[in-house]
Amino acid sequence: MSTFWTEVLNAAANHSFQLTPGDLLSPLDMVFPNVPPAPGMPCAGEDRSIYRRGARRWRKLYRVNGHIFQAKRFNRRAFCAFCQDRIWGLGRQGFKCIQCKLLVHKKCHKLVQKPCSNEHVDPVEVKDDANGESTLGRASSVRSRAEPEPPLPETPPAPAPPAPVRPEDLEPGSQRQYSLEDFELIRVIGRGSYAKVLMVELKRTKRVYAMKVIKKALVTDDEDIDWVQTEKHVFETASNHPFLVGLHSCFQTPSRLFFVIEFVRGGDLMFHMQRQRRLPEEHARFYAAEISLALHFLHERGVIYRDLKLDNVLLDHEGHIKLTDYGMCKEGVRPGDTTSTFCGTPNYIAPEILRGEEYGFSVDWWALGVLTYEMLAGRSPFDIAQAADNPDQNTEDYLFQVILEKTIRIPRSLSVKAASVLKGFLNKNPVERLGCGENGFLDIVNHPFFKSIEWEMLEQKQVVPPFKPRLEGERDLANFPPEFTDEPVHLTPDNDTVIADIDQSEFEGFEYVNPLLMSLEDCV
Ligand code: ISQ
Repeated sequence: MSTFWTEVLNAAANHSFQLTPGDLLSPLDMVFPNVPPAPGMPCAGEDRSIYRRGARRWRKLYRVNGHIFQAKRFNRRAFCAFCQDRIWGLGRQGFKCIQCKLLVHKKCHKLVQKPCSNEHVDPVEVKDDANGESTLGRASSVRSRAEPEPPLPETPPAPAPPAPVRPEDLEPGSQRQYSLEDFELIRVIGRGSYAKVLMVELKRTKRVYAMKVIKKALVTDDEDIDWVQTEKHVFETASNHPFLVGLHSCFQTPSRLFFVIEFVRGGDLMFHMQRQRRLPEEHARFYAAEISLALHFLHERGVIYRDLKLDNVLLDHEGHIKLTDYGMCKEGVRPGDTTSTFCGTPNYIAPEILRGEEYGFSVDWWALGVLTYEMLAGRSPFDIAQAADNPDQNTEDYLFQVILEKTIRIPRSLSVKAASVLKGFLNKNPVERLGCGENGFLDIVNHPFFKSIEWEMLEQKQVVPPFKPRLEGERDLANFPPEFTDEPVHLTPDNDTVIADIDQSEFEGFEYVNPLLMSLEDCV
């Protein structure tokens, strides 16, 4: 196994997280009394080491007139202390002061005159290591939490993505809910700070699926519930694309949420890169092109993926790619819209996010540049491996500085076209980046690096992949890391005290069955 991949990608660069740029208030879950001297710089008194590693719960807080507001969803009737109108609607429509509990509309929070009655109570630090389950070692998506983001500009609504067929649309009697008893748990195949992924068998059909298991106790915060909803929505959309993992069903127990997902047998690109060192250009081109189609499909439906990395690119049994993990996605983004949440996996975070700027789909094309570089060069464009011995250079701050400032050097061994596509995607200015201009995706399609790609054939999976994962049988787990597959597969028994603290109403309506997959099953 290459030292580079184990030491660098596994260590510094592979956990996703979410921070908040310091424009609206202060970063993260601590409230700082000042703004940073420049975007991306720490505030006075801010200890950046807290952002490193581990499962933490970050939340965005807005300070106005002594109040410290947090975005909230309100299930019950609530009225705005500023305009007196009802706070209603989907999502986190209101703000609640975490000190005096004042409730206001998001739109009214900046207008609040009334000072906070409880201003001197120190804001609670909400670091949360409650997980108990370790962070995902090599590819730790320390989950970014869904975020209260500033409202997007008022532009006409995006064309709605095709409505997924829901179980309730089916003929009466054809609906079926699943439960844990329907599945045999076979092996652990992945683990994150918020979820564990199992390979399971649906007993009735003997079909194999991946099952993502999330402890409810970890998602009781409003923001986490939004994240779960986002993941579910994107799953529903993704089920219609060949290069995105699709959803079979969702169900719950008192303690856990379960996503039953299509099982993709070939392992992820991180696993394969760890064994290959670097890929031939032909292979990298194929993966980059299939990933581009998947990203473009999401973008067209108003979704920024925001967590493209080797670990999230799975290979199916033939060698086609499938993106997984939609927990970091941002939904409802219309062309030209921007967002501002600081999130992603450090090694793949685009400079505009680090600069605290508003950003859009451009961040996914940057991440594709990083990933394509890794495939072609066998190392990160922001290689800080040499810096490992110097504690000052072995930090996320240093990595971010390198991403922001360092001129990316393209290995001389790469072709002119490969160098050009990398420079195109890795342009630090999102306006000039490949895929982000007026012609958008067409500029990628027409780039000389992709000249040999027949895009329509590719999208129909009519192009034979350059590499076929070695698989002996349907259930062969040779392409999954033994660090997961050797783990015992059991789920710990429910703890009544933990369950008593869970507001089950938050998870109402989580159940879902994908009618397309279900009818497929009925054919078996
Ligand atoms: C589907 N197949 C294999 C592995 C997976 C990991 C995460 C989510 C879905 C998966």
